[in-house]
Amino acid sequence: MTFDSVTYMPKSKAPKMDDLDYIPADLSPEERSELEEIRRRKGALLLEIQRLKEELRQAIIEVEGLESSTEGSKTLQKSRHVAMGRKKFNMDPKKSDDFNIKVLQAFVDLHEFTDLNLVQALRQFLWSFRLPGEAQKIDRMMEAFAQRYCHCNPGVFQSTDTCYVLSFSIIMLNTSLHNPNVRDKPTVERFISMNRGINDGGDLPEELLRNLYDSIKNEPFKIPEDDGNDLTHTFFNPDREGWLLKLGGRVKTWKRRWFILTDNCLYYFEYTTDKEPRGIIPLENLSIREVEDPRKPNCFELYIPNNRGQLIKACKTEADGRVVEGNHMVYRISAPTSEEKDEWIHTIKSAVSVDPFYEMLAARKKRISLKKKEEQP
Ligand code: 4IP
Repeated sequence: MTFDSVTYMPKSKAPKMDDLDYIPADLSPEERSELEEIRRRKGALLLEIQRLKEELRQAIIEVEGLESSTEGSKTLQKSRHVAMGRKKFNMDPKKSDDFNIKVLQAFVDLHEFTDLNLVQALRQFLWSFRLPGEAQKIDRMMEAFAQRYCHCNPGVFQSTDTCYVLSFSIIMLNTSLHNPNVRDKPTVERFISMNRGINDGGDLPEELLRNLYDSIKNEPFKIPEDDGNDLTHTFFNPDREGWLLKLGGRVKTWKRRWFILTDNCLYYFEYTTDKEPRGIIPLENLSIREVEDPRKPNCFELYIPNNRGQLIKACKTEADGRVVEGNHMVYRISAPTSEEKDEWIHTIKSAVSVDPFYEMLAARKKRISLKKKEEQP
């Protein structure tokens, strides 16, 4: 294709040269060159418009071609759309303005969940993008997921809240059943009783829950490979980690251990690279206080409030590799500096008091029970 030297448009489409060449005789040299510049810019803009029109035309041809072809290529087209959506979504999942919520909605709407059970739908959904760690974003995604699932499968759940709560319950079940750090594996009976009353005050069919349980037990969720983490880490990014000294329970020796605070638990390791922790201290029902120690500076303690001789629920690995219960009435810990002591106390306190996931779930459950009360005569 040849281009016009004045308008930069394809020769065939360029306006007539006579119009463009006309320059009134009474113009000063400055006005003349200004006019020429304006015409040149107008030509360039016309060319740009032409180029965009051509691109649009090509895109329409492509879309029409895909739409009119066979069922197989429709699937291909759809998976291309999903891939494109996923790419855009993963590029910047941090922003959370209206536009991004619309993108999330559009992305979730690309999923087809009709006739899939909730575990199958979750497998598809969790595989299709990388989950961020922040609770509020997970909340939004799971909300969008629940709405889409209920839209595709009307009548399965009484409300999207039920679907939302059960989805979380399944994700937690996945972690409990497949994370080697969780020793107490829930049975199907426990899973069923955990989900009592979540269907707008009523129970979900036991058979449905048994099927979901078996499905997760037989095959854990997979998440995209590029992430590298398992679901536990995706959901619960460490709140804090660092070296601390810990005093033994029965035998009072100080040990330097690598501590990780995550998922409302304090894990300690001998080396930062260890895969298995030496000990796990669940923080539920514990309190934290600053203490003075005659031998170590910057100390704080984890303790049971109003303790009447109980041991803290925790586990540790013995030298022979056996995992046993801990022997601590308190965990006394020394930080390297006073600042670090303050930071640990602060983060542990917030981990104990606020667990966003439990809060999110609690809010949904409350909504379900309020709705039930409103419906009662
Ligand atoms: C050990 O002392 C270590 O301090 C252990 O810490 C501690 O277990 C033991 O507590 C204590 O006896 P020695 O190594 O001198 O034998 P770590 O496991 O970090 O090595 P905790 O429960 O603190 O992990 P008791 O309660 O088993 O005595």
